[in-house]
Amino acid sequence: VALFAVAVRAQTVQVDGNKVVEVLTRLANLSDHENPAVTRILFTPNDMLARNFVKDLMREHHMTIREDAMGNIFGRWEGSDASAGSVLTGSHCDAIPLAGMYDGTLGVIGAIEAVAALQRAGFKPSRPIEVLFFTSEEPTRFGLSCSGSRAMAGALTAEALESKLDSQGRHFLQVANEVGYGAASTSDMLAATRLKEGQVDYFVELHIEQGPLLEREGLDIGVVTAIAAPAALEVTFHGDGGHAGGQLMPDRNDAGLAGAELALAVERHVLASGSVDTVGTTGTFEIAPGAINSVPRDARLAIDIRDIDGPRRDRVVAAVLASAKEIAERRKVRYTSRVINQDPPASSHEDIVSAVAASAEALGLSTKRMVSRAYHDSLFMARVAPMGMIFIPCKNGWSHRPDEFSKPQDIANGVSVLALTMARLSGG
Ligand code: HGY
Ligand code: MN
Ligand code: MN
Ligand code: MN
Repeated sequence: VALFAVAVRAQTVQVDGNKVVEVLTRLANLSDHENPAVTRILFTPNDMLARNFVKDLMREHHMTIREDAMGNIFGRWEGSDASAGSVLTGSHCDAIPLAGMYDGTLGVIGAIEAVAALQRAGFKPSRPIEVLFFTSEEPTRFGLSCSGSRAMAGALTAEALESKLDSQGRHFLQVANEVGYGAASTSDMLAATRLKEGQVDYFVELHIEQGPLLEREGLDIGVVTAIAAPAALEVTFHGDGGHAGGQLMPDRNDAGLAGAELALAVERHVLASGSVDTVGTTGTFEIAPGAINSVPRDARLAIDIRDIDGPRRDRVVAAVLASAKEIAERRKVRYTSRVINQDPPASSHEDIVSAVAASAEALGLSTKRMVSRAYHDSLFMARVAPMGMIFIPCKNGWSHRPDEFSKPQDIANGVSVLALTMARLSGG
C-alpha cells in the first residue's frame, strides 16, 4: 500500500447506492424475459440496446469510446500520463436465460459510477482509467465463455472460435459482421482484439460474490485472491431409437438412459475428488426426438466441472470422459465427446489485493480474502495484466436466477472501494 499515495481521501468519494440500482434497473428492462428475470444474449436486439445504453452513460461521464472488432467497448477517461498503460476495470452485460440483474452489470454500471465519483471528488488520474464492457462473458450463444477476454489475452485461436456454432449454425464472425463488428476473417478479428504490450497496467473487476460467505459472515467486501479453474465438456450419445410399445427392452439402445448414467457419473466423480472445492454440473441435457412414445435416439449433455486446484479438476474431467466411453460401449450406443474449454485457475496480483484491502479499510469496511468459484473475464485478463477482483455480498449467495439481489449500501460500498482502488493504481 505504501506504493500508492492515496490521491483522493476516502471521505470525498460519495456514492449513492440507490442511484446505481436505478440505473441497473433500467438496464435490466432490456431483456428477452419480463422483470425480474433478465435474459440478454450476445448480439441479440436487447444486447445491442444495452450496448447503446452503456455507451450513452460513458459519454455522460466524459469518456471517449472505442469498440473493438469483437464488440468489446472501452470508455476511456484520459490521464495526465497518456503514455502509461491504463487502469482497466469492467465486466459483462450479457445474461444467461432467466438470470438476475446484478451479475456482470454491477461491474460495468458500478465502474462508470466509480469514475463519476472520482470526477466529483476532483480526482485527476495519472494513468488513464478505462471502463470495459466485455462483449460476452457467458457461454450461452456460442458455447464459449469469456470470448472477448480470451481474445484480448491471445488465448483464442480462429479455429477454436469458428468451431463454436449458435443454434442457427453460425459462428461468432458471421453474427459479429451482421451487427457492425467483425472483420474480413476470424483471424483478423482476433488480431484486432488482442491487447498490445503495455496497453493495460492493471485490471480490477467489481462483481457480486455469487456465493453465501460474505453475507453469512456479515462482511462488507471480498478481496479475491484467486479464480477457480473452469472446464466445459459436451457429450452426445446416439442410439437407434424405436417405438415405445413395439420395441422390447433387450432390443433397445436408449441414448437418453446413457445420458442419464453419465450425468450421475459426473456427480459421482466430483464427490470422489476428495475436496468440497470440486464442483460439477450437467447444466443442459437434451434428448431427441422428445416424444413420450419414442425411445430416445439422441442425447446431448453440456457438463461444467470446476475446482480451485487445476490438476484435481483435470482428473475429474478425465474420469468423466472415461465414463462416457464405458457407458456407450456397454449400452451399444455411439457417442462423441468434446472439451470446449479446460482453463487453469488464475491468481490475483498482490499489488491489487493490497490496494483493494487498503481502500476498504480507509472506508471502514470489513473484508475477507477469498477465492472466486465463479469464473469471470478477470480469469483471462490475469494473463495480460496484474488482476484483482472486488466482491460484494448477494442475498443467500443466489445468482443466475431472477431473485439475485444485492443491497444498495453494499453496492455503494463496492463502487467506493473500486473508486479508491483505481485512484491508488492510477497515481495522480
Ligand atoms: O458461470 C460463471 O461462473 C459465470 O457467472 N459466467
Ligand atoms: Mn454469470
Ligand atoms: Mn459474471
Ligand atoms: Mn402411432
